[in-house]
Amino acid sequence: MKKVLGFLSLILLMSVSGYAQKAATVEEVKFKTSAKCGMCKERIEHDLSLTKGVEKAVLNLDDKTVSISYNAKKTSPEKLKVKISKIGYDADEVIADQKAHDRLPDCCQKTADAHQ
Ligand SMILES: [Cu+2]
Repeated sequence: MKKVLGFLSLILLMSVSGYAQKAATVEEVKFKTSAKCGMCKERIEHDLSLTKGVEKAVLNLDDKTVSISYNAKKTSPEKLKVKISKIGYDADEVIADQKAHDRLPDCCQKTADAHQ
């Protein structure tokens, strides 16, 4: 019985330290974007999810902010803002890459009226 308890606590200890390690490198940032609609949301979330170091990206269409969980060892907020710009959207002070923006459907461009 003692042996089993020792084994169990070892597993517990390992999973706790594994979790602590993960928590230490995963950080979260929020950027204000120029997203317009559900298509923008899908495009940004999809492209970010394929981006190196990104764990999770969720765009809130109410306030147009994107929340990104990322691995701080693999990427940085600066790189993520440049990535969003290359998708065609503003990210805080980083303005959308003009070519990428112009490739977006008309309804997703910054001049478009807000719609759902
Ligand atoms: Cu759109």
